[in-house]
Amino acid sequence: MTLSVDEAKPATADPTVLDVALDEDEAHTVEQLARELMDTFTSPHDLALFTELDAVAGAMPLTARRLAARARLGEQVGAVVFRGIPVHDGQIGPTPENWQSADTPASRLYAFEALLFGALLGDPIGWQAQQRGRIVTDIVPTQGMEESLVSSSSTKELGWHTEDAFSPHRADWVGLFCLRNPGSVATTVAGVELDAVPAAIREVLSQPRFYIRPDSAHEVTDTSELAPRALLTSDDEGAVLRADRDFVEPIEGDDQAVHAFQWLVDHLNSRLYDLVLRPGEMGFINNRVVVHGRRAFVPRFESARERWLKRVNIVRDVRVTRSGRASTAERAILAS
Ligand SMILES: O=C(O)CCC(=O)C(=O)O
Ligand SMILES: [Fe+2]
Repeated sequence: MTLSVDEAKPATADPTVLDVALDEDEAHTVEQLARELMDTFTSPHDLALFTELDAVAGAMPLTARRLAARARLGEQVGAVVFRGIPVHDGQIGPTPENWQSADTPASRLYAFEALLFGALLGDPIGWQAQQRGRIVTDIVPTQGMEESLVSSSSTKELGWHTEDAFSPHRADWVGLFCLRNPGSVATTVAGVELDAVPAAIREVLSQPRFYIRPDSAHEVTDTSELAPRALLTSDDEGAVLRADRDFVEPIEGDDQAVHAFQWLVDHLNSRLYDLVLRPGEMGFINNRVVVHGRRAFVPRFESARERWLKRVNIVRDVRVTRSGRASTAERAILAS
């Protein structure tokens, strides 16, 4: 039987989520550090910021650094969540109608906080073809986009994906800082249970027999140079998943690849786990180990208090992405 994502059972398999709640003093420390950075740099996309960000992150509370260290160096986790970060709802204004208008001065504090947490796991990157190369991007439901395949959708479930699966420079961690989430709409997460993968399927998934197109959040039109990729490989640390429910196409005429992809889709659908991020919670999804998406919801645009997340992509070491960037100082990855 093939389950569609909408029919998939929620929370069937916990993909190992580690979390920590900051106490008031710790939360205050984070806010102070973010305000100091903001006083100096004003914009979270300022290229001069990143060396200082790395240095200042050393003063983040030990509980936060300890959790990040476990995720970075030890256990193979699906996600980490930092809780207890105050969001001053009365001060951030209405939820913006679209990402274009979401980089507001009143919400910048949280962009800087997102960067500080991200710096505990690695270095932030952006994408030239996504939200104008911004380093901290915004996720808000947008009128007219309800049924689209991008994060501004709402009434349609956002299918599970590896973030920027098409690119060798994709993030190691996708950070989502929740400012508002009135309906407690879940982010979805799923990982592969390696022991459950039949050997023949695993063999096919590990071979370059699948095209991974850039998702529609990227304004990339020329995909003529795309090469086929593997979807499930492994490295020293375990399984590495690189997949996208809506943007993977097996090579034409390759029936084994079609079958293997369908197996993977069914497997991940059945393992989809609901991770609800509430205001003041920042989750980092392990983009090598799990795929993620978002449940469908009915937006109430007129409330002006709709769901709003700040997102930051983190790579373990920005230097590894050098060939994807225009210069060493640039943080945005070029088209592909
Ligand atoms: O809205 C969410 O919870 C996740 C959205 C997402 O997958 C993304 O923006 O990459
Ligand atoms: Fe995503």
